[in-house]
Amino acid sequence: MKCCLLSAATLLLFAGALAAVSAPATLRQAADSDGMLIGTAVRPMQFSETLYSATLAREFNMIEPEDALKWWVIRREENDFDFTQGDEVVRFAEAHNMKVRGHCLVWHQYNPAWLSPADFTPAQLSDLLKDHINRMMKHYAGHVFAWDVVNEAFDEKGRLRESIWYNQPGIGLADQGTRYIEQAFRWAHEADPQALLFYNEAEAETLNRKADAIYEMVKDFRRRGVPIDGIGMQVHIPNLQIDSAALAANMSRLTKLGVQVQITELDVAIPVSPDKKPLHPDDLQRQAEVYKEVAAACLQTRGCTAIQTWGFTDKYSWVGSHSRGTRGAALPFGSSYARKPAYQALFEELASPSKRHNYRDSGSLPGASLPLLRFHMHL
Ligand code: 9MR
Repeated sequence: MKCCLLSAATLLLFAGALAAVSAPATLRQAADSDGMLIGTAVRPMQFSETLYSATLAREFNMIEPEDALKWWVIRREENDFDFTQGDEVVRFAEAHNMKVRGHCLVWHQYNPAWLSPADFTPAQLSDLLKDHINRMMKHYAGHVFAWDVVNEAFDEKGRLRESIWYNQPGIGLADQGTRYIEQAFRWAHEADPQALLFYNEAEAETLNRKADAIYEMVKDFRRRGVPIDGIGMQVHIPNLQIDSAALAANMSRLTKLGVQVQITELDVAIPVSPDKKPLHPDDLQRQAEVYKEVAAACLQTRGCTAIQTWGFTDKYSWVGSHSRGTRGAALPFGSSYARKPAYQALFEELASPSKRHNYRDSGSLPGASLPLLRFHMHL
């Protein structure tokens, strides 16, 4: 009898040890177990900070340079490409077996001072943009698996924004609607046919006029074979509110067109007082719920393939300076890298198999086999 009791206890111990080995303990492990991408924006200047790098490598399987691939960083001078920071991000990712998203090739904002509309003709701008896309994508071919080709081209009414690339003076396709976006996607596909090509947008994640304009553009591009693989939904939430039913409905209608969706810049800002009073526990709890709802919407949508936060520690987040210190603490880790309730909420969603769609099956989405198969080839 004694021997049997002992062996039952040994068995229990063994089962416990097995469970401990297989149960995920980080966001990355939870996401990896099902082929999901969990990413974050990074600032390569911080890689030398041990806690920054250790947290990054432990928790994420994908990174995206927050600024390092933007025109104002890469092309401070017209004829020079400074790939230093972008290359550092790729090296970090490859050393830690992570994927890299590229951001971004065409944007109306934050361009270098020399790129002034008054100094170029449409023909010159067209050559310049084609060459930029080509050089960027060829430099990173095989290292960057997906690019935000065009960022934030629509305004809140769903109209195309005035911009140097569209109509000021534009690349020769002014006032022809989304033709300039289409051109950028065609150049991008030529430059690196293996890369997944995304249109990335802010404040168009739920159902509104901007989201409708994007939906119509994707429908048109898919019908005419314009090479678009996905929509990046930024999901910067300023007020602790998300209409998650509308978010899920928007994701679902886009994926039904045969493109994938990725959440690309998730953060959830909390009101902060200028005298730096501790954050209110109710706000932290509400923030966690919002993270959970956004993650759940993605995880339940076949074809939503990534959840990426815009930075991961409150120590380095654009929200504070952008809101002049009135909002902040928007990320899953605090300024000292402690996990916040938002981390726990994300982790629980990612680790909960019952809530997921089957990613590995998403290649069978109607009309979606090509882009999603390409996605799987990259995994
Ligand atoms: O977080 C980024 C900040 O560090 C930069 O100063 C700014 C301008 O390049 O861009 C911020 O990132 C933006 C992203 O590129 C596009 N979507 C909105 C993001 C927050 O403003």
